[in-house]
Amino acid sequence: MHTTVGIVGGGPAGLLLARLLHLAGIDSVVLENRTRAYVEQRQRAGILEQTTVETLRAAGAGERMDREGLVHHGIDLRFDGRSHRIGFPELTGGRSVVLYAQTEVVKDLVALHLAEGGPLLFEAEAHAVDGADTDRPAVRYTHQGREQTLTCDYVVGCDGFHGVVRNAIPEHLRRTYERTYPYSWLGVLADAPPVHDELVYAHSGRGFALASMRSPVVSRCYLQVPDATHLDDWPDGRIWDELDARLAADGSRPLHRGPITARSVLPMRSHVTEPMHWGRVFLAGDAAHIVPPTGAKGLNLAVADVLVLARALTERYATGSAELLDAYSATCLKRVWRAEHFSWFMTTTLHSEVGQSPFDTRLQLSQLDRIATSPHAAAELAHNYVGLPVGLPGESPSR
Ligand code: RFL
Ligand code: PHB
Repeated sequence: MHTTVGIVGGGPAGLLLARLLHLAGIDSVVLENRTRAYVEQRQRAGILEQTTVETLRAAGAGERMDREGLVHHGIDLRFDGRSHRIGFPELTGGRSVVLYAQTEVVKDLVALHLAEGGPLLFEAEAHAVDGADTDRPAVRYTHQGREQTLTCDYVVGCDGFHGVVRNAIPEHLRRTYERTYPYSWLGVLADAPPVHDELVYAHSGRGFALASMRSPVVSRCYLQVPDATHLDDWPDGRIWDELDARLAADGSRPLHRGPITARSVLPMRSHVTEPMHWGRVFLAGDAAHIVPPTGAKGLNLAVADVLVLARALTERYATGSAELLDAYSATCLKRVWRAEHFSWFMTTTLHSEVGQSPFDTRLQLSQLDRIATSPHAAAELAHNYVGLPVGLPGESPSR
């Protein structure tokens, strides 16, 4: 089989790229190694930046998001027994975020693509990319038990952190930057109304907690836990008690409790692979960079990469110019490193390490107090949270 753009990975990055290319009249084939049901159920992100929302609308995938997504104009920061709201529009010139689960984004994109896009093959596992530095790169993959080859003009690795496309960049040219954190998140989904109408991020002596939601009747909550935590050690009652203890602040109320319908333990990691482009191979989304989820950036970074890449491929086929394609890695990495910094900052400011010194705790509380009391510090957080400029030609650089 031959296609113009071979896309490995049918997560948000791969599906959105295929959709944007389809709208630009560029053919693609998406290879996804899991089943459709699996990719549509995988619990992950919840917060969409405004640029992500606008991109999904422009892609024709905004209808259900606009109906069911919840617009959030701020977040609540809790620390030292106090609660402080950071309002976004007033600090960012009118910007906000939308809570709409990644599972739903993926369902919308899969349905659109199957209805009117090119081939999207589930249970198609890519093994390697050959000829990345030639003008006819090829993806070797297995589908329905048969080894096959997809030849392409370009190959894009949207295959997440454990993907294989990254290996097409020669090892001596690939640089990786990584940081792991000495704690994980226990994430739960519960049939219970959210405790608050906006997200609550809590610093406490017992560790970090986050109260998010999926709808007015479904809560999504997270607790900082030690690495290698066993789910068996966390029966429902213990989870709710711990969330209540960590989220407590003056005037706050206990969470609404309900059946917990899903739970998992997630490691925390920061990772960047550079460059994001070599020869005719490009990396987008988690295939190139991972952030700890505290800043809600991962999905939004994936969407921003894809926006830049779709624009560059469109220009390449419309005018023959590869100028934007050649600039892809540098354009994306500028924003990626800002998001890496913000995610690291949110993580290390809100979590407690085992054996953390009282000095380090005082530094965290001092920084949180600064955010709560200084419009400048609050604005810096708000601008990062609602999303920095993508880096498209003609976009205003000063947000
Ligand atoms: P994905 O979603 O991992 O998709 C990669 C796809 O590639 C497939 N694949 C292959 N297919 C074929 N052949 C191979 N060899 C393959 N290897 C892999 C995989 O099956 C998969 O379908 O990457 P993508 O598209 O780059 O999307 C990235 C986002 O999923 C991720 O960054 C976010 O979920 C991160 N994240 C959050 N991001 C936000 O922007 N806001 C949030 O609120 C937010 N919350 C979160 C999060 C991630 C979390 N976890 C689970 C780490 C909350 C959590 C708990
Ligand atoms: C979520 O709703 O899953 C969520 C929201 C904000 C985060 C992380 C996860 O920072």
